[in-house]
Amino acid sequence: MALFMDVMTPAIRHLGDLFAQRKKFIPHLVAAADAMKRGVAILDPLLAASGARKDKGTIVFATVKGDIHDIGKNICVIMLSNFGYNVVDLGKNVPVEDILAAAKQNKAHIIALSALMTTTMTQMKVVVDEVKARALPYKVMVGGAVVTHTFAEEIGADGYGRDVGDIAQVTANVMAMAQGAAR
Ligand code: B12
Repeated sequence: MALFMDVMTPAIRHLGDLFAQRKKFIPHLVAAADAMKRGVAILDPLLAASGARKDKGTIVFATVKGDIHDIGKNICVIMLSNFGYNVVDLGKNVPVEDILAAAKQNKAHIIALSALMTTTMTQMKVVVDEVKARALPYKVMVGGAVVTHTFAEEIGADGYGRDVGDIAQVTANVMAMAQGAAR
């Protein structure tokens, strides 16, 4: 995991900065994303072998509508599965209605959302608002490069995680809230 956090993640973020400065271009991002995917595929069995996978509750996890960035989501899914949660990975570019339908079908405790763009993080508020308006029994936690603690609070999310380094603690807190609430 140190390799992922200390080498791979800073490297791809640096590339993102170069992309923003127009020093690197889409093909570079695509190649880097491919390298990240291969790295994550190597890490998955190692993480699976390192701990018992037991059922601590169900999480449906999605990258929000309009957003196809899924590297961070994928690593979070692997980590949470390894920590013993039943994680249903809905993929990327997932509309609100599909997220809510999957949460219902899987009797989820938590809806976890990832967004990497300022234009798509607004979808998180749409999900939170729908959960509240329909009085649904799910807690919502959010994360992704553009998402901040302040934004998470503003939209009324139940939890925010900066990266895989704090996801275990954040999820444990939100799951305790979800399992403590009347269902
Ligand atoms: C790789 C990449 C791509 C790849 C994505 C491949 C893939 N399968 O994911 C490709 C090439 C497809 C791509 C496309 C685009 N990209 Co892009 N991309 C990136 C890049 C370089 C890295 C993202 C990444 O994988 N980071 C590494 C992972 C591990 O980090 P992470 O996602 O943040 O996840 C961690 C945490 O945030 C957290 N986390 C994540 N989700 C969640 C959820 C929860 C619940 C919790 C608790 C925690 C959590 O844990 C994760 C692990 O530690 C970023 C730059 C950056 N600084 O992020 C730009 C970036 C996100 N892209 C950007 C843009 C603009 C685009 C495009 C619009 C470009 C274009 N003109 O077409 C398209 C968008 C397409 C779309 N509709 O989504 C911008 C967004 C700007 C903005 N502020 O809105 C960025 C910031 C680049 C830049 N500096 O301009 N991109």
